[in-house]
Amino acid sequence: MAEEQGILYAVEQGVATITLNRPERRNALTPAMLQHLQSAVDRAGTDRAVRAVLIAGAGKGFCAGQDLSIFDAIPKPEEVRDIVLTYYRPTILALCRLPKPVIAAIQGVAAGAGASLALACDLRIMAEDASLLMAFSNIGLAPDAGASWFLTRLVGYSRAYEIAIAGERVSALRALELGLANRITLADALAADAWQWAHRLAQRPTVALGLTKAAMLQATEQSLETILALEADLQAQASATADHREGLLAFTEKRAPRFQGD
Ligand code: LHQ
Repeated sequence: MAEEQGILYAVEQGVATITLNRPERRNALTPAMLQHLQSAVDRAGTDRAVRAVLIAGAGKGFCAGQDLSIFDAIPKPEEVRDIVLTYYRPTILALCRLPKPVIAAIQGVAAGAGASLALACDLRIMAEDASLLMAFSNIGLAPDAGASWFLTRLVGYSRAYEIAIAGERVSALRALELGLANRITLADALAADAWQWAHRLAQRPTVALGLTKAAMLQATEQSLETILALEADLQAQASATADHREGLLAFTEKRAPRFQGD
């Protein structure tokens, strides 16, 4: 397992696990961590052996958002803008552009930009005692790192606004009801369940899963006409894969497909 400035990276059986590893600070994010997180996401994207990605937090929490202790006292507005644009923006975009499914495994709290990070993942599994906290408004800030984009798309404007301005924890159960979490599980089972889920996805037809992500992320942005054309292009790409051929063969031979990821 490789460690770079608070980020662990390991690949096992097609699953890349990226762990935020500053447990003593609830995995609060520093610029260096964000750079290494982005590198890890890019590495998972280019490594053909990786077919699903899991993002987890070490210790008692998923991520407490921006490390507030790096600022002297009150950060300068231009410093805040620079951090958001230089470190958060490329990391969030890298996650969305990664053509493989990304699961966030959430224990404890995902707060502030840590909640943004969790929401930028394609799928979320939460421990039953975990929560999401749009902590921004509690310190007089507005959402960043994509939180306003993801939250409004997942739950609609009015609920998103309610959650953002209340600054209260959204429990795992409520997150599941709202569609912010895909699954919840027992705290002790989180790591194993999240990994098993990622491992199952890593055995699926990877190219098709990546194309599905690209289509669905754009579907909320574009007209039906545009998406119908995009789907035709993506389908042409999917149909050229060995996994498509294997899927067709398995169907005619009445057996389970053995997808190789290309
Ligand atoms: C922390 C942090 C933290 C440093 C816990 N920083 N040390 C903002 C500004 C600029 C640019 C970019 O974008 C942003 C966006 C944002 O992310 S704003 C939101 C920032 N995050 C927060 O406001 C959350 C602050 N943290 C908390 O509310 C709690 O710590 C949570 C709910 C996350 C966890 O609570 P507990 O499990 O009770 O842990 P704790 O509070 O005891 O924290 C453990 C240690 O971690 C503690 O240090 P200590 O020396 O006392 O043991 C905390 O000070 C430290 N820590 N979050 N963001």
